[in-house]
Amino acid sequence: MSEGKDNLVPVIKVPTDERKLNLSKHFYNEFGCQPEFIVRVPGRVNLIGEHIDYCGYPVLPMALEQDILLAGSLIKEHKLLMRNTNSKYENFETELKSFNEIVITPDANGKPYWYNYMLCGIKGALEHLNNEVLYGLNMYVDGNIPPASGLSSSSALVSAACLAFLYAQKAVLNKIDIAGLCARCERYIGTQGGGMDQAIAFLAEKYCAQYITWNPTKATKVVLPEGASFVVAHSLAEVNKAATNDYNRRVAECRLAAKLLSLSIQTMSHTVITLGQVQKLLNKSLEEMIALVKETLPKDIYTKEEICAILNVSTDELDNFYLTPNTKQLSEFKLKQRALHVYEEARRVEDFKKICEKTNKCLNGTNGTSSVKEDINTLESLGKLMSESHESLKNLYECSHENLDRLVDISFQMNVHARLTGAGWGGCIVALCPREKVKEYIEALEDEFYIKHCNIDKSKANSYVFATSPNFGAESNQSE
Ligand code: ADP
Ligand code: NG1
Ligand code: MG
Repeated sequence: MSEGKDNLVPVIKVPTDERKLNLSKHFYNEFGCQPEFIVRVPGRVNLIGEHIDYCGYPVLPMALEQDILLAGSLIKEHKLLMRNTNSKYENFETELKSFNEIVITPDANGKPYWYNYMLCGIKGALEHLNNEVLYGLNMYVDGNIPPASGLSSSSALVSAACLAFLYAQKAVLNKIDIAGLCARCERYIGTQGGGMDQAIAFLAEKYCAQYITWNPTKATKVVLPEGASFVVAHSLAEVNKAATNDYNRRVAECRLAAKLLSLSIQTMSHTVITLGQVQKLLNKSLEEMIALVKETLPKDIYTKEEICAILNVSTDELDNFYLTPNTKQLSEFKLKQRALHVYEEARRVEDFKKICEKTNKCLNGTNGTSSVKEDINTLESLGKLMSESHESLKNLYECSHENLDRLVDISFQMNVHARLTGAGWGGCIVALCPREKVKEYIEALEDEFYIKHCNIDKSKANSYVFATSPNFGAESNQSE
């Protein structure tokens, strides 16, 4: 493979900041040597385009400042030693086995152990390397992405482990390939994710969001309007996405909706098809797809038997080809609602990107000056798309949470548009706030939500909400 240097995850010899120094200290105390390298993978906030990556549609995330740092050193024994600066994540050690001997098993409640995410990254890397291994690894992790909160802490952890392991085995991959590999790795945890989190983790650039398209994966910079600030606020509800079947249920419903919509097209009988592929095959616009869903999938609920009858397949075939181990037991599916969300959300992503590009063009054409009125209109148009996205996620996709809805409502009372970000069922909102209003908005959220509604102490309220701007993607920092 010919690699442009820009396409590789950069290895930068930089002196370390305080967090890295602290991590190195932990590392030294535990392993008796300095780390040989540190990898850094950021979390992300998705501005718009929720639950559509696995349907083949573009999304619009940006990387956060918060990240996972993983310090590592190579060892001759084929072993993996994993440590975490947060004592709630227990030590873990295992022999470095071959790819298919790494079995990823959750705890008795079905919740993954933290190190399972690391094992996912290493399992996928081993598969990629055909089990050709040079070294084992000592690894120490330090993370500050709020976990289980829709900011993609899981993918940062999986990707950091995969990147560290590849680095230890002297394997070189470009950013697009490693993002794809890490997306496949994370599926070993049990969720059928679409690839957004890993793509932005590697392809992010400072100062701009990215419009990410699939097959092949490509990131196009989107410059956000000057006057816009994006604020992230936690709903105080954490949810581990691999511990329930909510996520995979939505993936399965989209697959089944796509299969039913594709009945008029000649497809191989058991090929899994996405809602995006159906649109392409039918050569229709998103508006036409929305009309087709209403016409073809009129019912609110489809039973498994009904779907089998329409597709002319047995229950076993449906289970094996379209469902996942944790969705096989489901007996009812919502197809119309999920497909409508996907096509409408895909349209919102296009509109959002167009508005940003138009604003940018205007700015370039007028030497960077835009009228205040123009700015307010732009922010209002973008904000409206975000509000519509939240409504759709709440009502059609049913992945919101009462605390998320409350945060969105409080924002709206302040004329700030907000939406849940990430998979949902808890986690965070992202709000588009005019820059000059950020302080006032954050204070209002602290008072109305954290202090009054959740009884959080005033001194702690501000730790759950922060303004953010687009950050860099993953890096490997080699120790001097
Ligand atoms: P998210 O929306 O943050 O990606 P997930 O449910 O997908 O949420 O993954 C959250 C899980 O990732 C946590 O329950 C934990 O096991 C793991 N995790 C996140 N951050 C860390 C960390 N700093 N150290 C160890 N494990 C972490
Ligand atoms: P989080 O919020 O990290 O659980 C998940 C998926 C994404 C995407 C979003 C919803 C993974 C690793 N991530 O994100 O691919 O589908 O939900 O837009 O599965
Ligand atoms: Mg996750």
